[in-house]
Amino acid sequence: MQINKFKFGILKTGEEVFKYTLKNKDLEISILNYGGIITEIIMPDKDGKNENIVLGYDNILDYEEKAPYFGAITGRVAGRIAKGKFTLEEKAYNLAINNGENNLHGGIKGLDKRIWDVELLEDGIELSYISPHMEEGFPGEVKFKVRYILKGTTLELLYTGIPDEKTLINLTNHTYFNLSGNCKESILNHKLYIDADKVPYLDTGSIPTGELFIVEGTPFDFRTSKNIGKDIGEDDTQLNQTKGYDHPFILNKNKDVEVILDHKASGRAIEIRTDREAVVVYSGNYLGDDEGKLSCGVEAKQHLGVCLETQELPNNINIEEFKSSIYDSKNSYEAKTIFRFKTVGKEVK
Ligand code: G6D
Repeated sequence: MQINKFKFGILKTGEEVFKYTLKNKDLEISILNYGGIITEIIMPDKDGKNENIVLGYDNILDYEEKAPYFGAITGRVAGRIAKGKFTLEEKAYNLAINNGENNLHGGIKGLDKRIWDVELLEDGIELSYISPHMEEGFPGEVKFKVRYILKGTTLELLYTGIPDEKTLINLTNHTYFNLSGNCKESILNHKLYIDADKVPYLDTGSIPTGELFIVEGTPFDFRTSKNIGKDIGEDDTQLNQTKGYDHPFILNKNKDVEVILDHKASGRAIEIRTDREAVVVYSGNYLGDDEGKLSCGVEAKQHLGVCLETQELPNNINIEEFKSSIYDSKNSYEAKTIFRFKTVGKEVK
């Protein structure tokens, strides 16, 4: 595998942004030291045509000013924390508020907007960032590391977070996939399979209420692969209030491959394996407001990409029934998600 480093741009702060490209005989993946952003994943279609399958930009200014987390590491805590409030060891915390009355994806300047140190590895890169105590309102200093490992047809994302005191950690990657290649069409004709029986209800602020519903007989049943667009227009309260899918799916954890996204016309597919309890499916419902022109040459529009954000459940610190995301120096955070990229009729080895 080759790893090449390119100058990508300069942030408004004057910090330099570099792009690291991991390339083997079948895949080419580019990652920035800014937010660990995946700017491109280039893979072949069934005719061997190499195209980019993620949404992003070709310049740093658009990432700084317009990106809705395109390709980024999100945290310290992915998803929303209601009103930015939580209590930990009887101490009340107030996080930065950046989405209505809530904290979203780690706050105003979350991990997606930080410059990470980069170390080249034999089969990828390792990004490191030390988040200081009370950054965006989160207690404790946390030493984060995220490894992007390219092995044949798979991209492994390995996350660690070592706090110096009890705190919350729940990371994910917020890449928007579009398997048609270079944004040829929306993701509504992409088929999605998710091995998940239950989904938390969201309130009108997209905060989980704590109550779960069974997907059977609802538009949220992806236990048999179906087009994302098949039921997205149903008159369903949960879909209506988020303009599409924007929900955590609680994985049954009884299969190796728990999520499969595939696109028949191109022959491309992604299989996801994860040690996380859930995957947030976001069908790009709010795209098209002001993201402008993307690196694929197309103006962003609703449902142009789908995010498959493996993580623990959002707002779990405030919901007794949800598994916690509390870690400390003796019980540090570790997470692993593997994306396998396949082309029908040709195992991308
Ligand atoms: C919207 O509700 C969605 C989030 O899930 C998504 O991560 C963000 O847009 C980019 O706020």
